[in-house]
Amino acid sequence: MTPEAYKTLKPCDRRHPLAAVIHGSFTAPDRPWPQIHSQLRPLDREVCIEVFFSDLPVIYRQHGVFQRAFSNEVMFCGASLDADQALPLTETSEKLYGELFAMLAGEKLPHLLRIWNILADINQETEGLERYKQFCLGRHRAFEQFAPELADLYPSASAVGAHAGGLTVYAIAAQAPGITVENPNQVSAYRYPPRYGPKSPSFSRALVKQWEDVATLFISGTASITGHLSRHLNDCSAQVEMTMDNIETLVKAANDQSAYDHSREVFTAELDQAILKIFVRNQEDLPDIQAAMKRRLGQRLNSLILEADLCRAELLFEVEGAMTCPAKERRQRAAG
Ligand code: 3EB
Repeated sequence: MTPEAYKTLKPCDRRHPLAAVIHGSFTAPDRPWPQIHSQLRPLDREVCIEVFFSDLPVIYRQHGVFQRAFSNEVMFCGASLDADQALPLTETSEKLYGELFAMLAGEKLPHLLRIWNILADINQETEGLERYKQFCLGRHRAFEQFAPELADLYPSASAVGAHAGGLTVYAIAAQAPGITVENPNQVSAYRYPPRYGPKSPSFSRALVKQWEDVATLFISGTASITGHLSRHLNDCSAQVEMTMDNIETLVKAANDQSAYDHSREVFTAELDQAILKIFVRNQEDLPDIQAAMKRRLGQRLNSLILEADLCRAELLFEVEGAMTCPAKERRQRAAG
């Protein structure tokens, strides 16, 4: 079986792999680059390997628990703690993020752009607190201690639940920071009221990174939430609709943030260029969700569907994404 390679960080010649993230059960052959097992199962194929490429040469070097890959413009790093190592979760999350920040501080590529978090049993309550809330607490403490300047400039992120493993964190960092984007229809996650946990989730809704040649829009895990409330409980098709509304709103918000370029309409709201990763809580909802996505996006969809638990027990569906816009096109549009 040849697993399907799925996505790249940005269009490039694919000569220099940064890392592979393996979804589904697959024993990967030894490779010099980081290989991260997501512990998530694809629902639309057997195995999928998400590959991040660089268009510059890459070197690979381990640092503590982190597997790392660097080019001159981008770093990938990732660590996987198994179930035993990941306990207790609040302290482990704080420690792992602390190690991440300590490592970044010593590098020429210290700015976190995008971070993925996968934790087992995300909705399970242990020691009186849901595990997602424990994770948020530990992550918050690490941000506060090691990166207080990021208090409202968090990286784009996703946090989803697996049925196995412990805590897996992988990230992309760069030499210069990206520009954070919030959704005007949602309360910023880092300002969620305390009912969602003792400390709010530390992430931005999206982030724009301008590379030399292209810009990438990283879209965080996005769900059927407006304000700070989950909407359309028990209606997965309606959750799809609202989630895709939120994604379109984010793309527009990114385009309106002219700070990174004096042009508008940078990223297309058509989503035909987007690479979407879809998280589905219940496999039995898959037909309804696929039908709703098809109604919404037609056949243009470039996506991977993974089975995952989501950070609020009532959420059935979540989407994250990345899209790229070539600099030349941006300039032409700005001129026109
Ligand atoms: C939400 O909007 C859905 O804790 O890092 C989405 C993306 C969510 C990232 C995180 C959580 C996170 O609140 C949950």
